[in-house]
Amino acid sequence: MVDNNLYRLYHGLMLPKIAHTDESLNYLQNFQVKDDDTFAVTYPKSGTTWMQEILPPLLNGGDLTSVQTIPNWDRVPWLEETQAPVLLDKLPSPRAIVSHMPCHLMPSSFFNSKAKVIYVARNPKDVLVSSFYFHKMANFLEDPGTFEEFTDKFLSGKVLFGKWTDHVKSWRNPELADRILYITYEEMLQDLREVLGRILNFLGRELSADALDRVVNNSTFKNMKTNTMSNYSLVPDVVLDQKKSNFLRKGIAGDWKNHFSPELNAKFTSVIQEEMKGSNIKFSWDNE
Ligand code: PPS
Repeated sequence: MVDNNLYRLYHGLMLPKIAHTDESLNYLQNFQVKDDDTFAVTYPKSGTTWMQEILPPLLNGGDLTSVQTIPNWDRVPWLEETQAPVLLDKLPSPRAIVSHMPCHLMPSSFFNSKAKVIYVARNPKDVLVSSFYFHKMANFLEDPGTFEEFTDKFLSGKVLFGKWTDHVKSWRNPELADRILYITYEEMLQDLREVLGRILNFLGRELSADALDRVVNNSTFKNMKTNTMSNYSLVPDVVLDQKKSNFLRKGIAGDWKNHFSPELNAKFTSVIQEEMKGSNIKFSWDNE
């Protein structure tokens, strides 16, 4: 049962009412994408905030001013959230925009544009753990229940933005061809500089080695944790209670191993494998 006080259904997807209104979803559908827009698309808890830190300096020649002075949600706004109509029309181009939308729910102008997309995927087991703690601290979401209960909701898609597998598969749309770059949260953790090089190349941009070093250094977990423009400390406790769990919580790969029993792991792996069958999508964590 979906809690109608907290969530709304949009094309079958559960969205938090606090962040999405009729007006914002209408705005999303009619949004005019520009050819030089860059979208960072993620399933929730897969590296959105990290991309909001990284994209502005990559697009503006390495200037970190916006990252140090503008909250992440205003700096790289969400396409589908309440503030989108206020923020996006006045955002100077080239615009960086984040979205949790599956591909088929993007505005029609997106498909007729040359806008580029960076799709960030994360091991769904770690996505689940991150989301579990997020539900404990976000007062606009239902209590996740036990970890096992929350896992069942996750696997059946009764969570924000639906099933992880549907999201990942939707973005393997061959129509997008070279307009989309696929990266993973785990690759960013392993070698951020290398991934940023790939993103620059994809966007047709360059940065000096020094500037790139500064972007890498600015977007480490440790530095983002102390950046009030990126660590969500500007959001009042009644909305996000960081005494319960930090938004920038652990920032690691493999925390799932501290949460999954062998039985839960077997069940989770088999459901995900079954749903990814025939998709030809391979991830580094597939055999973990
Ligand atoms: S949201 O709510 O969808 O916008 O959340 P999102 O930003 O996508 O995901 C939050 C998780 O990303 C981690 N994060 C980072 N990890 C490593 N390095 C950096 N710089 C970084 N920035 C954000 C954040 O800590 C959340 O993961 P967990 O596992 O909960 O720590």
